[in-house]
Amino acid sequence: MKLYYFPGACPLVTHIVLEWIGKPYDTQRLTREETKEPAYLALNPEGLVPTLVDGDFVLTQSAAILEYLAELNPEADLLGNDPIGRAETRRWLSFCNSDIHRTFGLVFKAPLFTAGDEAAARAVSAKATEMLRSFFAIANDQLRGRDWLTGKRSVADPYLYVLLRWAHAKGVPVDDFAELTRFHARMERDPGVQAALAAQDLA
Ligand SMILES: N[C@@H](CCC(=O)N[C@@H](CS)C(=O)NCC(=O)O)C(=O)O
Repeated sequence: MKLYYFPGACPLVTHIVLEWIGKPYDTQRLTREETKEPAYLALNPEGLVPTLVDGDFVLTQSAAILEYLAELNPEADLLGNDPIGRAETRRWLSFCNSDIHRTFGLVFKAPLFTAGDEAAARAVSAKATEMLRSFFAIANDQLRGRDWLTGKRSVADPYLYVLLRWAHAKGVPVDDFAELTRFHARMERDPGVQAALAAQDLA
């Protein structure tokens, strides 16, 4: 089992889940440039991370990878153990992977969408930041009275943690969200999170 990643990007979610599962795994660190080279494109035609290789099986897309790992390792109890539990995990995983992650793309890459118009790029980034705050407000509400998004630990939680790291890095204000602050601090104390951060030289 090998995870392809570059530090701090979304594969950090899978890296934390692999630590939580606690079985041996390998990682391959890449540069962004290496993700566009033919050898890697043969694994992941989008030239994005993560990619998970398990024997002959090559899997891309964070949500699919996270569910695959959770299903392979039911004893880790990271997906939910009945239809409603699994639906709740998928609901919050989609919220993180589709809604929040994609919107960060507009903050990270605003100039790509505005044909060199810097003022327009700032406007795109500002609108995306406003949208991100509304998403984070929903996650904050969800965590009121809960330690985990679904009420129990799942593959959605490290996703929210990584998105909060991005918010801090990109100046998306989240410090006024008390539940998110509490969640982030608790995740930072988690041994699996600490191990994944150390492995990616982010500790
Ligand atoms: N839908 C994909 C998105 C993957 C993705 O956006 N990966 C980013 C890092 S978080 C990436 O590889 N970016 C490199 C680039 O844009 O060149 C997934 O969920 O795995």
